[in-house]
Amino acid sequence: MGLRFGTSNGPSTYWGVVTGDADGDGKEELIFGCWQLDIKTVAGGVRIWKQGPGGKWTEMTGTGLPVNPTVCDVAAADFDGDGILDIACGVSNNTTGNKGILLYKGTGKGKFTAWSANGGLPAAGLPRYVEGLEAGDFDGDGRPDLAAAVFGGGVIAFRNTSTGFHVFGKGCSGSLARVPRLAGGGPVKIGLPFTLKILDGPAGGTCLVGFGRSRSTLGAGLWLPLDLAPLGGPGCRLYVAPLVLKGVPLNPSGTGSMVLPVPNLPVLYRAVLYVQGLIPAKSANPLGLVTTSGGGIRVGK
Ligand SMILES: [Ca+2]
Ligand SMILES: [Ca+2]
Ligand SMILES: [Ca+2]
Repeated sequence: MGLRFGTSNGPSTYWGVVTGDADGDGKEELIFGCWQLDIKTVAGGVRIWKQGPGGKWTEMTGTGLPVNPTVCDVAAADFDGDGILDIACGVSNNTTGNKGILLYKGTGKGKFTAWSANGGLPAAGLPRYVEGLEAGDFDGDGRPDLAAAVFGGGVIAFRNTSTGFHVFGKGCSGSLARVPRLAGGGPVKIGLPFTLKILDGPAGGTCLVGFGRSRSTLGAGLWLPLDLAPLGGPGCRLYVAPLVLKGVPLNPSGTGSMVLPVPNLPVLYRAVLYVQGLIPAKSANPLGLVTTSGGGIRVGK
């Protein structure tokens, strides 16, 4: 691949490489941490390298990610479910001695900004280096959580408790030009109506919006997501076990919406509902159905 670090730009140490599409162009970049050996010669921080035409790798600059101090590991995932990759990094400040985890929100096209209140993660005060950082959905709610291995300090798991609407998985279009998708309008809060949108569907169609409580099992020994290829829908998956189906008409632009009232009941705080759009489309594939990605709605206050 022609990529090699640490030979022409000084005695550098790079740690914790992960991949992710940082700029949203559909191709994954290399994202890694850098040891701050000497701020005058080799700064630390999070580096992103991108492969361009002819396989040439270049560093993305002006990302908004920290350029120092030392970053021992990085994790990349869409933590807030807005469809844009976010980045967490374990930092060790050689000057102040502070060690912690910093969270950066992706704002699109390879730009990142420090997360409000650091997303509740400890920006400093950890006993030693965060030598391992990994994102994974440990509780199966569709939102990536975070685990940190701390040198001499054990492994700490942080649960992602962000509220609102997020998408997971992928929709399918069959032979149609566009993949239908779900979007949320505004926050999800107790006592406020929430608008669920269906976008990029077939013009004038009807979207059957399925709501359910599970994204892991259909029951009867069937696990989700369920691959619909054997039924004639290659690339299509069922992500939600629907308990209720509601038809939403799509306009000539293939857009539709429905308003979900969120009752004014405190007990609903952090309640989760899963949703997926199923759109009958005779000519799209032998199944005659295209699907959106899955969606998760977690109620905030
Ligand atoms: Ca990319
Ligand atoms: Ca995001
Ligand atoms: Ca989770």
